[in-house]
Amino acid sequence: MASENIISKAIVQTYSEKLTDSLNVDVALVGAGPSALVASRYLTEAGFKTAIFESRLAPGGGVWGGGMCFNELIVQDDALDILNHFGISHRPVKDGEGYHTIDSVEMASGLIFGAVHAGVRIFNSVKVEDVVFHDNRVAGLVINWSPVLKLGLFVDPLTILAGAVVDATGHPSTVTNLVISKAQIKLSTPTGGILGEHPMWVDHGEVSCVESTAEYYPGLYACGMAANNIMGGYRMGPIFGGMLKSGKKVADLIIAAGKRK
Ligand code: 48H
Repeated sequence: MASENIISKAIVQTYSEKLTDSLNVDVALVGAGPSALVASRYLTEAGFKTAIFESRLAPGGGVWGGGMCFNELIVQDDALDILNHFGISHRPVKDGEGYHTIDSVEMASGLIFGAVHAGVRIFNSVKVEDVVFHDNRVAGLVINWSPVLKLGLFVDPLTILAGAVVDATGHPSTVTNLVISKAQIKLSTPTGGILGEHPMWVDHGEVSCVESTAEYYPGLYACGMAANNIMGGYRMGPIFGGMLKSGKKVADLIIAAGKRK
């Protein structure tokens, strides 16, 4: 067989096997930002079949850019065990009251590698455009190629079934928004809707982001900035301990609930 055929056949076959095996997963996460990357690794290590669907070509979400493209991030003492689990290096800030700097490129690449190496499937350039809704629960995702949607092509999607769906889409909490509008459901929030992100208050936002990490409707969890947006938390800028801890928390919640497909 010509090399051209061997290469193309190997890629098409391997990708097809990977996607076919991911049509039914225990946990489907939307967005490959820091919270989802952490969550997915802990879930996979606990034996849950886990896949992430990311609309961009590069996973990593808002990590790469550090603060205003200065490619350094801050993490606090109480999230160092998560960084250490991924083998990501950190340096204490001198007189920095428990803050540490991390090279954002090492953080993004380390989280991505750690997740994939543990067995998480990441499908990049795949956008979640809807959810599967069965018997008053979120039961999966509706996916399509990002370029197809960007070009506005009229192409029907495919579906992923899941025991639990995690909205890890960051600030807009896209999945939760679309479930509210299309399934006309009420969330387990004080208003039944999305409360909306508040302005910057670092210490408050770091705590509320983790506290807000929860199951908001049967089958639908949220973590990271999506959870913060749902519960009206303050934003916190380029400090990422809350994102890491939120990812760990959503994994712990799903593991404790035994959500499997
Ligand atoms: C597939 C999608 C879709 C879709 C969006 O924003 P993220 O980095 O997510 P978090 O919450 O883990 O981390 C937030 C952090 O990066 C941040 O923004 C902080 C700390 N901000 C503080 C502040 O004050 O500003 O990543 C979300 C990912 C992105 O990669 C999107 O491309 C992806 O979700 N995504 N993927 N289908 N419909 N919508």
